[in-house]
Amino acid sequence: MKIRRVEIREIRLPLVHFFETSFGRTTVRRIVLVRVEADGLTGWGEVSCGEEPFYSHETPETAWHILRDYVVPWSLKREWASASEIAPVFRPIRGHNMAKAALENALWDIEAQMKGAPLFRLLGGSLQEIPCGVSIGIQNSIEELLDKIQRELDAGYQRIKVKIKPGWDVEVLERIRHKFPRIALMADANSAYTLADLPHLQQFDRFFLMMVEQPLGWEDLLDHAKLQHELATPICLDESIHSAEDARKAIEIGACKIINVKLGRVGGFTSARQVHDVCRARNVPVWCGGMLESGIGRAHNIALSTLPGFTLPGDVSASQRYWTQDIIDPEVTVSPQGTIRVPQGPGLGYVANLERIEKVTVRKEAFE
Ligand code: OSB
Ligand code: MG
Repeated sequence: MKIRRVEIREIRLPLVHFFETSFGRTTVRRIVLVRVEADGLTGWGEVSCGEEPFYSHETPETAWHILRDYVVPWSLKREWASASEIAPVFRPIRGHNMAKAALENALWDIEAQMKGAPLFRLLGGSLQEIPCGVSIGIQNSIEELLDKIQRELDAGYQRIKVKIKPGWDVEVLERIRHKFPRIALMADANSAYTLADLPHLQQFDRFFLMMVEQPLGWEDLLDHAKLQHELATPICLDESIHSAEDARKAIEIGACKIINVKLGRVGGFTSARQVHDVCRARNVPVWCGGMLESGIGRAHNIALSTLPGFTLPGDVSASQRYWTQDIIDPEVTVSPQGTIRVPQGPGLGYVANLERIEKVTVRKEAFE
């Protein structure tokens, strides 16, 4: 594949409902999209970073810089026999995995189209229908949260994840378990605690959570291992896993029993598959996380979720939970059984709606 042209653009998409985590509240998403043209085909990728450097160091501004000055010029330099060749070339750029992933994943989209195959097949996936969970942010009151949980369960979602932080945890989980004693429930702290909170975190054990996600530091492995030793609830790592090597080390020292794989955080499909393989070889279940993606990133997440190690429901849910109108056709929908049917068309299997994308674009730059 010879890349002829790359376009990067920023779009603004207001969320249907604000999304609040332990590090803050988001109401409007700023998303950098990458559009790659090669061999007469067009592929799309999405930078999944937050608006501010609170989940990770990446922001739309850092992604723009890394794409414009490194990732895009380097990708224009040579021919690629396969999308899997590009990740090693980006390796000298330290970090900035979400910026790299957007370009690499767009090339995977193109390669799949070139081969007339759905992307999930090219990746080696096999699931035809993926199990879905939802991630529900911190609400203004526990009553509102309980109502939201009821609505998502009624829609069919197979597991509920709630966001927690100090002051919005034990009482919230208590009330949820009182109303929904048997649902598949988990909690995500986004690094809001430290090991000094051990006695507090041990209280979570009485709620029979499927897992607690990233309770401690965003770059920590050691204290997670210490915590897991003292906790019956399985720990799932999100923020602290950036590569297959991170996954191997985390598993080896007992820092977690489950891993949340995010395409952006680990730097694209090549790395995500390696994380998957490391976990699968050690019988550690994985699931696909979300970053409030538009339809483009969501379509990539769906393809990733078809790999055999993705045995737990992911944070991959319907477009309408996020947007009044998504930027792909058709939108992502979820069945009453809480599954997404994997599209069988070539590439992403969804079509980017360019007209709609243009309407929400605030800046754009092209490179040949
Ligand atoms: O920690 O998984 C997270 C959203 C933004 C940043 C971090 C996280 C999340 C989510 C939302 O939990 C998942 C989604 O519905 O896309
Ligand atoms: Mg998380």
